[in-house]
Amino acid sequence: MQKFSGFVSIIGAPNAGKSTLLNAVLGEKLSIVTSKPQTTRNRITGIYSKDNIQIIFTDTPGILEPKYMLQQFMKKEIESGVKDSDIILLITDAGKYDRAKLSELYSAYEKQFNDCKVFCILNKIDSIRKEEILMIIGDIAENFRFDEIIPVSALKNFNTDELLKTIIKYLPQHEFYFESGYITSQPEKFFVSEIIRRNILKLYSDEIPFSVYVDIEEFKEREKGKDYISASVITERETQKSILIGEAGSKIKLLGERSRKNIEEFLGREVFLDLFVKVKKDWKNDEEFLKRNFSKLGNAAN
Ligand SMILES: Nc1nc2c(ncn2[C@@H]2O[C@H](COP(=O)(O)OP(=O)(O)OP(=O)(O)O)[C@@H](O)[C@H]2O)c(=O)[nH]1
Ligand SMILES: [Mg+2]
Repeated sequence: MQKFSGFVSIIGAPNAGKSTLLNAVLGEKLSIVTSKPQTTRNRITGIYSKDNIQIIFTDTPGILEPKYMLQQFMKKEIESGVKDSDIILLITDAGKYDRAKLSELYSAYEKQFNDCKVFCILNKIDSIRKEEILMIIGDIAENFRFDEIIPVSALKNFNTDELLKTIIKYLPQHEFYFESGYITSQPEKFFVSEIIRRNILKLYSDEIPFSVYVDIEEFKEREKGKDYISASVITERETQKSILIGEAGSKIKLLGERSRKNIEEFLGREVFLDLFVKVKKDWKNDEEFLKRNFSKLGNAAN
């Protein structure tokens, strides 16, 4: 049977629902979703394989003007996602539709679109009325030259089948890039660090989740006994370190317990998780640190 396979990147403003969409089409909670903007930091690969079709999706961080070096690295993640794509999904939040902002996003990446197809995905349509949806679609059709405009609700999984069908229509004929059993090309280690980061996003408020970097220092598979994982939660200041640890270590203990459980669910085996909190002043602007760590935990193809 002829095979069809290609690369699809999901880009858009922070909080538009990019990661929710990736998880919805894969049917797996691969990418972290929170109500906070700038949740995704690295690009995340999710592979959809069915019958003679394989789609390699890339979720990316939200597009914004970088204010510090970490955000410059995040921006690069978007660019490498867009590069070599067959199809780009530019996601926009229907509840916050603004033609000028969409135009800004489009222009920011237009040069890199090359000859790939670009779809406008109008997400969160569950949050507005039908007439409004139609009005927005009309406005987009009139003012932009997208190859397709597809309204969806990633959260409610509405019309995502239609999105998949449309993607498949445009897929080039090509052998599969990955074996069908693979859901991602990224190392387990990356997802282990993301699970810890997701729990930090859930357990701590304000700026704490955005001041941490989770570094997996050791990941030893042991034939006898549980796998051993040691992770550092790196933060910017001593005060943040105390908040992370909590009174008599109560908060870090909870973080460790929850993360261990989630890691075990993800890996399908028992692990021993050691967590340490460390301070590394201004790591978000430390080029050496970011270079070292982004390539270590990011896409395997890096
Ligand atoms: N009502 C509604 N909410 C949605 C929908 N899709 C996503 N959300 C919510 O929007 C918020 C952001 O979702 P994410 O998937 O994390 O957004 P993102 O674009 O990946 O965000 P960043 O990674 O920060 O750029 C979460 O609270 C989601 O539950 C949708 O279709 N409808
Ligand atoms: Mg995201």
